[in-house]
Amino acid sequence: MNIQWFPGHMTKALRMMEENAKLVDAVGYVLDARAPASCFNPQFQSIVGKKPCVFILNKCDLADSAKVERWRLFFDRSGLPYVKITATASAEAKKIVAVFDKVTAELQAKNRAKGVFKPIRFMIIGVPNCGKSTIINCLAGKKSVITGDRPGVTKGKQWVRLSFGLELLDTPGTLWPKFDDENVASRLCFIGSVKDDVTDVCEVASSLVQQLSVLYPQSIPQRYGVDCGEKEPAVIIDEIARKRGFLLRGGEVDRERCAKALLDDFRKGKLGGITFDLPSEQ
Ligand SMILES: Nc1nc2c(ncn2[C@@H]2O[C@H](COP(=O)(O)OP(=O)(O)O)[C@@H](O)[C@H]2O)c(=O)[nH]1
Ligand SMILES: [Mg+2]
Repeated sequence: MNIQWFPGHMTKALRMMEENAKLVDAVGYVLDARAPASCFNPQFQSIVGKKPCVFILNKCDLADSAKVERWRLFFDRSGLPYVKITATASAEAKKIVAVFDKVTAELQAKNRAKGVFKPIRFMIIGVPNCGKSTIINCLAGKKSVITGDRPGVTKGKQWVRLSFGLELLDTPGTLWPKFDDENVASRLCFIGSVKDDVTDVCEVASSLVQQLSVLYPQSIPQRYGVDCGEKEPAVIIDEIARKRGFLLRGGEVDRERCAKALLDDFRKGKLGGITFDLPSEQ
């Protein structure tokens, strides 16, 4: 997978996260439930240190519930705090707040014992498009007060106060995983974390078709009525294009249009609930 990304942007995002991490007590690490391992960068540990961390498995509505269940078992067995949600659905905030509250209970008790009321501060991190802003909005809801810049805190940062003694840092952090793993790179493209304009959309769609035909062999035949068999991804894409009437003026297939449609269908959940990563791969 050829991704034209910019190391400078990554370094900048990393520095910003390091700076923000100093201002918070705890972290919410958002992972897309369709590719949780691909979204994860173990480097985060050295940035957040021993601060409590909650893994937020988001976009469960688009994921494979049986595999999400495998992730639940993994988190439970590893003793890692986590919550699985669909940030765009209503009433998910309660679930997040409950686990945020739980992982910081000790800290809250310490503060109380000292007689100080200090909100517990969380930072929301994760790859682009995993739903960080949606989660912040969902948590903020109507009860929130956007406190704006605070004197003494780095300028430009916004704190969103939740009505539970919790505060969110409204500058979500981006930490890119390693792109050298082919699966990680392709899956980040599928889920729209890497923008389509820095990749070759036909290449991404081919990789999607290839991985789907192994992991979810029924997804393409069911949606498009095209039998995959042992065919090359490009052949499958061309067949889908013909079925859909994605043709160029001379009658040739419009592979790019078909590639875009395929990715769009996947991202909207039209190919069914799909999860590429299993916990054992990590
Ligand atoms: N289907 C679905 N879409 C979601 C969910 N959470 C976020 N989104 C969508 O994913 C896209 C990216 O979300 P955003 O919060 O901007 O991601 P960010 O880049 O991490 O801040 C938006 O179109 C959201 O509406 C979810 O749980 N399910
Ligand atoms: Mg955002």
